[in-house]
Amino acid sequence: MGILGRRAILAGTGAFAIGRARAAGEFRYKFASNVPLTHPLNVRAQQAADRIRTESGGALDIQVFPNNQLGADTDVLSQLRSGAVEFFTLSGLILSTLVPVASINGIGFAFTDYDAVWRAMDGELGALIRGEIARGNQIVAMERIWDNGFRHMTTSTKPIRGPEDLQGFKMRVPVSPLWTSMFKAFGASPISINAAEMYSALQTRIADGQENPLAAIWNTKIYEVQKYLALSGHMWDGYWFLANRRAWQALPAELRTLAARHLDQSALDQRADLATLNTSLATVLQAKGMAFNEVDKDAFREALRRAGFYQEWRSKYGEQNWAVLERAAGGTLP
Ligand code: X2X
Repeated sequence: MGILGRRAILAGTGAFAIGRARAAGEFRYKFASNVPLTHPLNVRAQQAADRIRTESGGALDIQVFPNNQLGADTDVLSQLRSGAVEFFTLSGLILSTLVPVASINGIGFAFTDYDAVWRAMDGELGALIRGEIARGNQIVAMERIWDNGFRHMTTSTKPIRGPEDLQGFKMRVPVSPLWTSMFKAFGASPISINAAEMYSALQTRIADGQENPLAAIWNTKIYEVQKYLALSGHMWDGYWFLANRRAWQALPAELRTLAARHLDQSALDQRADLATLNTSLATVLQAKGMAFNEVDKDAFREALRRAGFYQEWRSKYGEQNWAVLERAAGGTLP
């Protein structure tokens, strides 16, 4: 019996119709990420992969490669574009080396809380970025962005309370023009290093500090090589769930729909996981020996303003995109 006949008979038998009409393992796709298997990003990606495999009768089999196993972020981005890797979660700020507007949500102090973040990223701002990602870059982004978090600064040598403590300070930042620009504007000496080499860079004192959300600081064991944590919340950063366009379009429509549904559901579940971790991890990290302090956020924002940071990026993104950010953030930026 031909495929059409079999599929016609199976029509109406529900989810399993997809799988039975197709050979198990017809599509074996790789998913790469830069955090350990324990991070909710991978826990929820694995859960989506399991659901997709089961409900497709094994037709779409997504294998999870955590912890930079397939390479550092900037390498895996190339692999994603060429199709050597089919799925990849990447910070919009790093993706901005390819899609400039993708860093816009990382503008310093643009968002005050998660309500504003999700309203923006599930709304007009997220749609703007996804549209640009899809425009001629061999990649597409799923609808829901996954949480990385509000980023806080950690250091090994001294606490950071205001911009004066950052002058000339060797800060590891991810590979992205926005990060470099922002930490220069604070007065620091930023060093671009992929997440894959972050731990060893801090251990060997190539850098004396770094900045990451609590969940990443916990999962990558940064607390082992850093002492102080300044609750700066200086920007919000998220992971776009990206697919190689050719691989994505090679999936039959019903498999694509199934995959998108479970990946987007896992994004929402992962956001909820991090919301819980955000409240519990402060205690956990302090028990590991980290000393927490609050910062003067206004002083940091003022340092960015004085350095011309907002002006510079406003002109880089253009007035129209900047207006979308301002609307999304619910106010005017400096
Ligand atoms: O590289 C980092 O610092 C990380 C893990 O937060 C990102 O993916 C941007």
